[in-house]
Amino acid sequence: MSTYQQQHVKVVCYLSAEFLMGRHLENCLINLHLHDRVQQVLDELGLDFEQLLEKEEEPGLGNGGLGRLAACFLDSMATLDIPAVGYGIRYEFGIFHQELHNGWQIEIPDNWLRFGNPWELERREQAVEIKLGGHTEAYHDARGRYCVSWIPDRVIRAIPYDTPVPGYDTNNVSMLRLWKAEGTTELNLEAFNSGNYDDAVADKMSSETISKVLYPNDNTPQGRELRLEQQYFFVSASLQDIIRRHLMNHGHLERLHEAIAVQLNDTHPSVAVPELMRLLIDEHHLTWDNAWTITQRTFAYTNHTLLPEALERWPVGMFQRTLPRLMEIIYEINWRFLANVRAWYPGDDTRARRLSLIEEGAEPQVRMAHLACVGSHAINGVAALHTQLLKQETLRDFYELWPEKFFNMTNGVTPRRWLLQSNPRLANLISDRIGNDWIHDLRQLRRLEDSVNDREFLQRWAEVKHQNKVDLSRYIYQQTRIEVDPHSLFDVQVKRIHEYKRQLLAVMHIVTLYNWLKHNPQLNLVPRTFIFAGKAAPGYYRAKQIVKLINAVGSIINHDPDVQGRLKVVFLPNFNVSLGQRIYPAADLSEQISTAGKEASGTGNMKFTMNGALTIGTYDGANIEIREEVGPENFFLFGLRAEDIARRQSRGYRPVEFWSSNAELRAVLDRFSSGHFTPDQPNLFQDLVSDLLQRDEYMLMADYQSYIDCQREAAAAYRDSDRWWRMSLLNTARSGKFSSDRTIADYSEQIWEVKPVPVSLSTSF
Ligand code: 26W
Repeated sequence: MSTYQQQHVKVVCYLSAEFLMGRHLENCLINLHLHDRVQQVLDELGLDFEQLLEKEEEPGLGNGGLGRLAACFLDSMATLDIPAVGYGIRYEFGIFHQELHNGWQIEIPDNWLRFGNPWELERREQAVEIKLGGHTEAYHDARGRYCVSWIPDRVIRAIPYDTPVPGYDTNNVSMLRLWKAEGTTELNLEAFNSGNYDDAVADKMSSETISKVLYPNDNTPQGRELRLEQQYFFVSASLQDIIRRHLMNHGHLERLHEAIAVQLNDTHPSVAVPELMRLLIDEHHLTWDNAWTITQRTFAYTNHTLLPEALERWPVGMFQRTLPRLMEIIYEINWRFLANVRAWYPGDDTRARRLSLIEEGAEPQVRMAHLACVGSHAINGVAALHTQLLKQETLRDFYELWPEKFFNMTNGVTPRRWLLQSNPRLANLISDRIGNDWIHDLRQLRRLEDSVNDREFLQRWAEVKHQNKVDLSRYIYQQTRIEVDPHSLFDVQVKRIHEYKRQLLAVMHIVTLYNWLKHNPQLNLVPRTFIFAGKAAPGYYRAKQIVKLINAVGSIINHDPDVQGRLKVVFLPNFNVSLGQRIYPAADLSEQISTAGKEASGTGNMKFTMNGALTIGTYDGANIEIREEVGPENFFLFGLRAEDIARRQSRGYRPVEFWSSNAELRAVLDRFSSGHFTPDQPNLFQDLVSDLLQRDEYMLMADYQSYIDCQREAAAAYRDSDRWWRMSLLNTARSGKFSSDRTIADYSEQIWEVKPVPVSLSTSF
């Protein structure tokens, strides 16, 4: 920090409601080059390093892709010497722990702070206050200026907790600053004095609920007031913190945007736009025009989803009640914005209505994505197709207004955690061959291509994968008592459970193979172990039903004598960062089978590729770019494309036609609806089947045959093991683009306009 303050450098502030950091200890040791020494010392003491690492509670302060991306970005910014602070919420309860009872998901609260958290530093002296509720009053100040003051009915204290995130091979760290909510005693005094103790305590308690728990939804918003309060709470605290630091250094706010870049990780922090306006105007007395210029130049917005139901909207009534001053500012922003729209498109009222920050209707809503677009100088998608679809569909009107604001920033993942740390065998083999520059310049992996015809090297490559599969098999047995064969093809789908991700399509393939074996037990099939893991949002019944289905199918197939152990289905409970670190290195085949046009990017897909798994996937998200990099001959592509899907849906899609014309597909659905997998509850999956036949929103029926055919090709490739290991090597060798270092370099250059600032130890102490 002192280096940054002395040099007046530009700092990136990454605002995110989620940071899915994973365990810290091993990652810190690796990034600080202390790993081997610590391991040696522990060995000498007769202590088990592995066991020690397992003791650490995983901070699961995120749901999935968006939260993990934020964590990879902190690692890359630290490693690239980009000055950065991640701002978020110190949830007392992170993402729930998942258990399986009789195949059903059960949620257990994640009390991760139970034994304390040694990685954080509380900074009480830097607490800030947050207003909520109440009303506003307008007045003219002594100089005759129009002013507004917000008289809240609650004031909450935000306490910062800092966790340093070390970079690899650098003295730099990123700072993760998470806010905890506390009641302010000041307001409670009145209640105490009038003897109203219960009310006073209730106030304090309700203040503290703001940072109590992470909402466990992924891609479906819960329009709860508490969620809006959480968003405002961490955004206001972060902006106040940013302004305080800036004033300390510069004394005024006129050129704030030259000193900081604020990235909005989806719309969850987009109340930052009116909040910065409020702080600049009401608290620091800038003019509207000045404040607006600074605001727009400060913010940039990343969109992470195309699902229409995932776009956040808040009822105007709720917004007004919770954040009355911000609602006024939003109306003012909207009024000025729409005046411009009408000037640019005279007479085009429907366009103005489409662009408005407020959606009209019985219950008017604030459109948070529109607020983020209007208040930012840059808007980006997270993979090439996603950005293209944003421009053509979701944000089309904004693209027509401001094409220069749009960027593509294809996601990436950190090779430190996802290769070096999680797959030490492969990392060592790679470094033996090409040295270790790849750790901070992942494109160096290309040099492995020289070894693609080296039989001895390929054999070592295959042996590493096999050992990783042996390790995972042992873990699977410990967790589930299922015995799997490490020689079988490990076919893996791990991610949140969601209809658009189509875990159900993978199950349909499994049941197809099962039916083949039942029909012909002598069939010569490539033995496969299907591994699933992922959490379902607690209120998402269909997703929970799919978890149950996977387990039910496993419970029958794993014990059927006709199968003779050639197919195994495993559902590993409680998918999180640590479990991911065990799974990716052991995967042969990566399932990336979302309906085309629905998965914004995917980042798990990149982790698999880096670790030498081949992908079976649709033409969706970053799959497209992975295929482009590794070469179409090293990627199993299937299914309809986004254009085909849109076309078919507009012409009226009739999934039942696929049922009529495809006997194998019929046989699969019969297995579900007949109760074959749940004899004691034979009707359990009937609604699921009728949905497939009548609606099939995600087009599983249309993609079924193409998927089955493609899986057949994947099996044939696996049988030809020389070919398979060459393909595997080429996947790793060509995965360099998917380092988050590349992503961060792109953001730094094109959006943030920040440069690396090397930190020397002598100046920081
Ligand atoms: C408000 C409810 C809600 C919660 C989370 C809506 C949307 C979200 C996230 C935006 C969902 C998410 O994590 N999206 C994922 O972001 C990843 C990182 O960019 C992408 O790789 C995934 O494709 C995308 O689903």
